[in-house]
Amino acid sequence: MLVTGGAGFIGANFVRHTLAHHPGYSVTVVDKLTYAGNRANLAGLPEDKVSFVEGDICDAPLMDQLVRDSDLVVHFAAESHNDNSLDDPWPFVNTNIVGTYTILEAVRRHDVRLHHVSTDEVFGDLALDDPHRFTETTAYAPSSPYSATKAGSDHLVRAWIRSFGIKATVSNCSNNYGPYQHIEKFIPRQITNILSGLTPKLYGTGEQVRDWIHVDDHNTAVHLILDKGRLGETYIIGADNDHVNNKQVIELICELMGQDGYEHVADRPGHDLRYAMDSTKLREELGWAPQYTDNDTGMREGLSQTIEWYRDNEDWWRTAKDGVEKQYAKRGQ
Ligand code: NAD
Ligand code: TDX
Repeated sequence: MLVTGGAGFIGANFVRHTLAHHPGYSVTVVDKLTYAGNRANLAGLPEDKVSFVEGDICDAPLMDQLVRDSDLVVHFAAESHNDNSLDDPWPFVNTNIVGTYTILEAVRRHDVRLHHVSTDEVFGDLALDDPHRFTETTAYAPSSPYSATKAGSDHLVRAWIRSFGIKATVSNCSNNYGPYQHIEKFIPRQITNILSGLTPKLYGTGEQVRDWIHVDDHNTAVHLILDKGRLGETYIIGADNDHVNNKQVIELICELMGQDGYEHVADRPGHDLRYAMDSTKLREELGWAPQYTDNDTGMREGLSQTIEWYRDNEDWWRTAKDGVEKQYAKRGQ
């Protein structure tokens, strides 16, 4: 199995999950080790099961060779942070679109199965009082340079399926949280703020809704799609948390960490209001169900574990913290 972006947040959790629950696979990770990739995310994994190649998915000769030597490609590599895409869209266009194109051409040449990992953000956003959820047939309407380039990558995969008959599946998942997530992202930023004695920062009013899912639940869904998904199909992945807004999430983090307050900071320009995923197809066709579904927010257990992970792994995030906060301070956030 070739895993692109396997030194990033979801990819590294996916590689760990694969070794723990699907021991038949041997894995090659290809990762450019951008600011978001970290070799330490794969530390401790057996070398006879996981090999690492530092490389760029836009490098066509490299991808040709890696894909030729694989039975299966799981494609996570991307520029993934909306706020960064507002400062400089080019790396998003390059990696998310040109990189995916490069992989598609390699799997087409070598007739290798591909799973493309994508996001709910390709569908744009819903009004706060809109009861609808995104499904596999919802029209694309991305808002940010990040989501527009992910939408572009999905369209390329769908076109390569239809025009060239490549063996591929696509999944669109909602917001993930869990260990190894870069501290630029909402949940780990607040946890590490509190651990650093800084005030947690909520954009605008915090009324925005993200359909949070634990990264392990995302990855069990990807494995089910690899095992039982129908080629050519798209599957929506979501854990039915579309009733929890950012304000409730930050308040839950504060409660779990014994923190007194948080501050409102400048809102994100063009901030998407609400995402909500309808994962009926995945649940009914493939029998998937999330494990992290407890009580009011569905996040209490997963968040508690995640907080513990950041508490126990300060070495992993400490050196990046100042730089990330300086970047946010420049934006008034
Ligand atoms: P991440 O930013 O933590 O990791 C991305 C990884 O890709 C990093 O290791 C980085 O070094 C690598 N990478 C970037 N450009 C590369 C290139 N040109 N060549 C090779 N490697 C490169 O992102 P993540 O949160 O783990 O997201 C992984 C995938 O899941 C992305 O495709 C993202 O769109 C999708 N996704 C993320 C979420 C979420 O909530 N984080 C939700 C749904 C879908
Ligand atoms: O400090 C913050 N305060 C805050 O209120 C940060 C960093 C974010 N926010 C808000 C913005 C969003 O409404 O929290 C919400 C989540 O923000 P992010 O963690 O930046 O995630 P989001 O923009 O929703 O996108 C994420 O989910 C979909 C991932 O980063 C994407 O890669 C994925 O496709």
